[in-house]
Amino acid sequence: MRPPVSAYIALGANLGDARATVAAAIQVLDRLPDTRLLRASSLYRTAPWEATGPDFINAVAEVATGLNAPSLLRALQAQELAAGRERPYRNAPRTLDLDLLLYGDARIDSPELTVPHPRLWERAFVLQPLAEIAPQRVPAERLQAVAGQGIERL
Ligand code: PH2
Ligand code: MG
Ligand code: MG
Repeated sequence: MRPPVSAYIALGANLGDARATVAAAIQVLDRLPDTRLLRASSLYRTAPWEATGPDFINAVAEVATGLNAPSLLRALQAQELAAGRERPYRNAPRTLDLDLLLYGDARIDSPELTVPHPRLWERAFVLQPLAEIAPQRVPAERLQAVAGQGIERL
């Protein structure tokens, strides 16, 4: 078997009890096949970014996984569906969004999956929780560049 890979997953929600959903979803990551939760950030309340609707709850988690990247993506999509995720239009309010940010040091550019996540560096709601648990992965100037975006650690 391949050694486990460290992967970072962004969690977001702004429909229903978003705070409870994101907290529960972090624990569910530990029960994905061949996957262990290593670290989770605090929860953050964040202003919608290129989206409408209520404020979001966001967090980032690190897992160690034996799944390859496409299998991990499918597992995350199944977890979104189980949480009632619907996709009526782009960036619609959602019960749960799980985005694969980083998969080891892999660079992946397939029709289904781009890693590192293509908008990772634009978003305080991803960078700030990521910097909380993996400061070595977030250069200070990247964090500085998104400092104007509304985000509050809970
Ligand atoms: N997700 C988006 C678009 N905009 N804004 C915030 N604050 N948090 C999100 O998780 C988010 C967003 C697309 O997935
Ligand atoms: Mg997203
Ligand atoms: Mg998504």
